[in-house]
Amino acid sequence: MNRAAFDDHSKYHRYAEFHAIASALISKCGSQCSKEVIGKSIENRDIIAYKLGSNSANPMIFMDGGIHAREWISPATLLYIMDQVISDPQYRSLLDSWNLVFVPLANPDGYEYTHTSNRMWRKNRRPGRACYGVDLNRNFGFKFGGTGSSGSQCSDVYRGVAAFSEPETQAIRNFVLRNKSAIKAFWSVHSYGQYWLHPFGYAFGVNPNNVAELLSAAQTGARALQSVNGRRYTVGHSADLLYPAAGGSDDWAISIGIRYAYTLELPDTGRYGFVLPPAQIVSVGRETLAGLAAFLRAV
Ligand code: ING
Ligand code: ZN
Repeated sequence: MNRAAFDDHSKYHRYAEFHAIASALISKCGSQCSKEVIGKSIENRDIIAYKLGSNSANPMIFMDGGIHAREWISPATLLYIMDQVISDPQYRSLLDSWNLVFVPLANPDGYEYTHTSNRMWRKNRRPGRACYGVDLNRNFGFKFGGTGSSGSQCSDVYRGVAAFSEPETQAIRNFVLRNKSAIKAFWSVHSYGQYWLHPFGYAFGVNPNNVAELLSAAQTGARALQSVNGRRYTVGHSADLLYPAAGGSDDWAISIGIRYAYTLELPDTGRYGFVLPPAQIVSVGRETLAGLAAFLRAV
């Protein structure tokens, strides 16, 4: 299948079309790229990891997108970045020194539900006695059950019955643990707010040992990002800047020894919020890719 890059990034695609485009990119990339089904969602959809770069001696960056169903700009931005890295020689050279792993639709059931039923859905689609859905970004296994998560099924930040109770978080955990020694950086890509956040998110004022290098790499990335379109990002500690939230993926990634773990909150700052017009996908994609490239050069 041959598709025009223009059409690929001018709209938000449904699950099937999204993966058709991503798979076509992997084919276009050739032997340097591959894809892997890393798990199945509650409703039995594939959770797919796309790997760009094939030199196993290189460090890996892992990026998840779409953990929260309504944050459509997150998967769209990752798809744009995959396209540019594969198609633009200037960015393709990143693969000489890195392996980039994308799980752009980490919550496929929730994503489809936002297209068919409720645009503002956040959680996965775990059926419950009273309500559906676990907040996957409260379901990871570090400080599970703490502040900013809820034990009530009907809450939008419902943590689930146990750490890693959900197949979607299990898929990420299993992939990351399997590749742990190679993974140098971990990004969880969300929206909105324009923040580049570092752990720990579970409490105010608690920092990893390497907070100085976390901050400096994020500032380097954010400066490059901002230079593209002039959109400002705020860099800092996620609980202190936003709110405390236990059970997030970046806290877990740091806790198992991944050196550079972040949550990115993509645009905008609230005008459109989660419902960012698709006409902005390319500009958000371009700036985020510039931020990624500068970040990778810095770490
Ligand atoms: N924001 C993140 C959330 O899961 C976050 C922000 C992550 C705060 C981790 C603290 C720790 O609530 C969005 N947009 O989902
Ligand atoms: Zn989110």
